[in-house]
Amino acid sequence: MANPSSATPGRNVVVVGTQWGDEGKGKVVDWLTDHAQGVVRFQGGHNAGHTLVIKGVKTALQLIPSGVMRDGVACYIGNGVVVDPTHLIGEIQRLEAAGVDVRSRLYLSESCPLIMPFHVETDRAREALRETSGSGKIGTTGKGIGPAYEDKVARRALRVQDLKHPDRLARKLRELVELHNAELSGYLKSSPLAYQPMFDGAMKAAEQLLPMLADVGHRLQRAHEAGDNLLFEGAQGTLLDIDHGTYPYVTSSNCVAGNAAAGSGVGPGMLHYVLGITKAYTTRVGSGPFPTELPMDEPGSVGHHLSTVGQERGTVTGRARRCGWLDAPALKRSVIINGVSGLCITKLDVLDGLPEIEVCTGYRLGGRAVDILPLDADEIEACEPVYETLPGWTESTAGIQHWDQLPLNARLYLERVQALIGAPIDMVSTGPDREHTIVLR
Ligand code: 2SA
Ligand code: MG
Repeated sequence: MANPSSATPGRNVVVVGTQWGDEGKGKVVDWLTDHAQGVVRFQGGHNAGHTLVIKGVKTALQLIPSGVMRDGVACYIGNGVVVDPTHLIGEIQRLEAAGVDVRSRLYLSESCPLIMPFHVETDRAREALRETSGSGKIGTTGKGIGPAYEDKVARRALRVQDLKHPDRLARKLRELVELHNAELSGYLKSSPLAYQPMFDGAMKAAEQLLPMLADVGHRLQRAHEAGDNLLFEGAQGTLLDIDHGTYPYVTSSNCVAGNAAAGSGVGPGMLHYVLGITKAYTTRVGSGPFPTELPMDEPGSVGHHLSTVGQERGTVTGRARRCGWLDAPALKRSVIINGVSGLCITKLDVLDGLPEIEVCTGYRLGGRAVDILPLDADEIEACEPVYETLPGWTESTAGIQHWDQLPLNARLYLERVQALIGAPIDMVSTGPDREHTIVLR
C-alpha cells in the first residue's frame, strides 16, 4: 500500500516516531483516523503527550489513543501499555467534561501492568539520587514508567486483571509494598508508603475500569476480520527505545513498530504499513546524547528560532525541549529498525524564514567517517556532525495542502532528506490542524 490513508478494508497502519518523540504522531494519527475504525496504543504510558488541535481547540492526550477525538472510533489500550489507574480515570473524566464519549468505546487490556504510587515515588527518588550523586539524571517524566516495567519483567507486577480479584490483589500488593518500601526507605532515603490507602484506591478505580476490561488481542483480530482499518499508535520515539535507543537515556519500553504486534496481542502479519513520523528538525527532552543539538538561549539564533517558533515544550512536564538540525544518519537507523514504508515530515513550517538549512549527513568519530547512528551512547556523544547546507525559503508553508504549492527550496529540502534517509516521504504536515496536511503518492 503506497498511501497510509488508503481506505482498503482490513489494511492496518503502524505510526511510530523516528526520533526522540514529539514528532507530531498524535496529529497524524488523528488525521489518519478519518479512515480507521480503531486506534491501538501498544507501549509506554502517560509519559506520552499527544497534542491535537481540532478546529483551533487544543487537546492533550497521554494514555487514551488519539482516535478518541473522532466519534465512534474504537480505542484500545494494549497489554504493552503500563496503566496508572488514577490517571486513566482522570483523563477519561477530562474528555467527558469536554463532551467526548469515552467509556462506550475504550477497551482496556486486562494484561496491562499497573503503575502504583510506589513506582512514581521510586522514579522520582532515583532521579533525585542520580542528580545528587553526580551520576546524572535520565530526565524521566517522573510518572513511574521505568519502575512499573521493572516489576512486569520481574514477573511480580499487578495487572489490570488483578482488579477483578480483591484477595489476589491484596496479597500481591502487600508483597510489592514491602519490596518497594525497602528500597524507598533504604538507599533512596525517601518515605515508605502505606498499604491501605493504595488498596482502597485500587478498589475504587476497579469500579470504574472493570466495565472497560477486554481481551484486546482477540477483539482486534475480530475487528480485522470484519474489515476494520486499525491504527497502531506509537508513543515516544525509536531513539528512546529500550533496546535500540541511546541507552541508558531511553524510556523503558520498545517504541519500534515491531512491538505494535507484541504490545497489543496480534500477529505481525496484521501490520501492513509503517508510517515513520519525522520532524523537519530534531528535538529531545531529557538527558542523553544529541549530535545535532544547537544552543537555544540567544535570541536570533537558529536554536532559539526552533524552540520558540516550534513551541518546543514537553506536553506532560512542560520542560523545554532541546532543539537541533535534522539528523539523517540517526533517521537511517530508525528507518531500518522500524521497516518504515513511508515517512511523514512534520512541522515543516517551523523552518520558514531561515536563510539556510543544515542537514547532518554523517558524523566524524575518532577520525573515521560514520554514516549511521552508533549503538553506544558514549560513541554518539563523541560524534561530530557533518553538515550539508541548503538554501532556506522566505515564504510561509503554514497550512499548505498541496506539494506543488510548497516553495521550491522547501521541496528541494524534502527531496534531499528523502534521498539521505532512504525512505519515501508520503505525507507532510504543515501545521497542527487536521487540514494542514499534504499527501503524496
Ligand atoms: P520515562 O518517563 O521513564 O519514559 O523517561 C525516560 C526518557 O524518555 C523520555 N520521554 C519522552 N520524550 C519525549 N516526549 C515524551 N512525552 C512527553 C511529551 C514528555 C514531556 O510528549 O512532551 O512532557 O516532558 C516522553 N516521555 C518519555 C524522557 O524525557 C526521558 O528522556
Ligand atoms: Mg509528545
